[in-house]
Amino acid sequence: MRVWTLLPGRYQLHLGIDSDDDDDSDITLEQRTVALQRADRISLTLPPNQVLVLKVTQTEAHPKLFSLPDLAISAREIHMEDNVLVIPVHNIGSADAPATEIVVKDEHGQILARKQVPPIAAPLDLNPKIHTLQLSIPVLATGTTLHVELDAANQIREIYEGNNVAAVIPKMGTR
Ligand SMILES: [Ca+2]
Ligand SMILES: [Ca+2]
Repeated sequence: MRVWTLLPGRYQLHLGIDSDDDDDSDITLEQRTVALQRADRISLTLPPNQVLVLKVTQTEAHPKLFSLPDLAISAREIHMEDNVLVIPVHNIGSADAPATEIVVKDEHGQILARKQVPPIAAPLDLNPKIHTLQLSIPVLATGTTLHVELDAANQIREIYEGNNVAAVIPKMGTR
């Protein structure tokens, strides 16, 4: 069975046999809790020759995924110019992203630089929405891995959180 009109959320499913035709189940066959959103499938095993009642009750509402921002950075786009780390920050979601913070840490977790990221609009006009930040980084040993993290305190709920971090080994400019 596929759901089309349920709002995203957690649902309690209750499948039972209605033995006295009052549209209420009298014998429980199955009961479980599932997270559902539009177009999700529910698999059910139905016994033959029985009147069955499936009750689906929302227990928790989830925000619609399509109306969330999605801030993103990519290690491939981050580069060093002299001692300045240049980081393009994208919003690839479908809601405007509020202001947040970006931090750069060394491999021991020590913060080397931090900067405010301004609000970035959603790319609803299909043009990419990118804000490029420049962060001054102290002189580093060659080969130091930098860990860049966006919205580290996770104050912004996004479509995907896994694209908020990037590890880069910047090539140091010749100075
Ligand atoms: Ca994200
Ligand atoms: Ca987040």
